[in-house]
Amino acid sequence: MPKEKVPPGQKVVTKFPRLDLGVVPRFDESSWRLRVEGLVEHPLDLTLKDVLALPHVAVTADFHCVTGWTRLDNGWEGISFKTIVERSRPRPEAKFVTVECGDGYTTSLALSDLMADNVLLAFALDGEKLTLQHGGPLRLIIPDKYGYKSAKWAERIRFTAGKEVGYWEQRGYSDTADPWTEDRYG
Ligand SMILES: Nc1nc2c(c(=O)[nH]1)N[C@H]1C(S)=C(S)[C@@H](COP(=O)(O)O)O[C@H]1N2
Ligand SMILES: [Mo]
Repeated sequence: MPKEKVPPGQKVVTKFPRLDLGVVPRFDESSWRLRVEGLVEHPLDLTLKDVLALPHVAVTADFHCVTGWTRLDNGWEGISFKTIVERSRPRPEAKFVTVECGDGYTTSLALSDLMADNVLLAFALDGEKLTLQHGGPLRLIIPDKYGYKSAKWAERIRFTAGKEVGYWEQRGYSDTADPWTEDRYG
């Protein structure tokens, strides 16, 4: 039997709804940077060109928003999170990662969860450059968690020893966010 694709309590949509705080940050390629910092041996300060020069991966994955919609088989292209780890070399004390976004949103993940093969910083979806509305130029995609962990407009990736509780997690959503167990609320 193939693995069930739609988690309990979710409905499949075909369009990709947009869900955020209502602010799309301005994008100016000349000032945009991806910064990788905190408990790392080698902090990174990357232009978009630098990011695009890293090895690319393609990941086809389903996206589950905690409000109940699921979009199946999204074709993401981007940089594997493992590549960021290889290049920045987190120290042994680094156990968590906070992602800070251009709209002020944050989320935090266990480093061990980010090391899965299907976790990436995506710059393209279904063969097209990722739109600003969906988090372009670069967003995190972590398919095994509810969508609020897939931070749009990622600008800072900070490795930490302790967990820094993210925007929706501070407001009652689960920090573990597993769609398969309907782990919606913290
Ligand atoms: N920066 C940022 N990332 C964010 C959000 C947000 O408000 N700001 N919303 C999250 C939520 S709740 C969901 S479901 C997805 C939605 O992504 P989409 O707008 O591309 O569908 O983005 C997540 N990432
Ligand atoms: Mo969401």
